[in-house]
Amino acid sequence: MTRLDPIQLEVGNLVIADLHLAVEDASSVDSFVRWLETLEGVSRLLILGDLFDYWVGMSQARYAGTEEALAALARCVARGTGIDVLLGNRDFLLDAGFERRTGCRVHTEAILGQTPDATRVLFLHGDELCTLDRRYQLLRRVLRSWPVRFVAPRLPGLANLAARHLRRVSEKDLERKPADEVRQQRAAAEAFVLRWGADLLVCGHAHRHRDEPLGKARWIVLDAFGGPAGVMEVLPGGALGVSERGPEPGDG
Ligand SMILES: [Mn+2]
Repeated sequence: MTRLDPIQLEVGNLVIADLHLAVEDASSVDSFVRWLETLEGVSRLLILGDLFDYWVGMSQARYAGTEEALAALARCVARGTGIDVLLGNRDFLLDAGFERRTGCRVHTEAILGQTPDATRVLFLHGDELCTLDRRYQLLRRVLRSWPVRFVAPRLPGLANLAARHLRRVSEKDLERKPADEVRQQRAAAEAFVLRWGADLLVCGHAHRHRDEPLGKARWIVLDAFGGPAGVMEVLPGGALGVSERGPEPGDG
């Protein structure tokens, strides 16, 4: 993990996570596509992982839902919104092909930002905080290794099968494992904040909003996109808070 210069965030910048767009189903992306069209004048959007319910490579662009989502992201970037995308546990294979098609910038581990009120913010997907689930953390390291990242786009059929299998295993695991094991661990969150020298940790993955102190820092977890705290915004004054710019209610 490298030390990064923080991205300077501006008032009006937005943060979302966990859209889980279903790639074979165009209707599942409609709400997100319409929401992107409303972002005129927003200089930056951060997407903290699991934009897609799964991602095996650009071979997926043949699905109508994927194509529509990619085109909408590209239009949004063309209108002047910089879009930074963090890998999630479902779409960890997003790569340079996705960047070329959309103009979005992919970040593999973390995004470090600084708000106008000088808060140093560490953005993570959040699955790395589930440290009691050792089997998952091992799998995560394997899946993110270079051989997997090299082979998957070249063998899309195999990657597709593997992705579907992993998705089933991950859904079963959530039902079967003790709740504590799949939960984000406060000690892990504190360790990340210390390691990155951050004042605020923002992540998704849990699909359940929280906003609480974390030692001397603060920890925010976003709702999944469409939930009441599913969009965060750099508010006037420069602090990060829940945005009112969510997608239309009942829209997805
Ligand atoms: Mn996730």
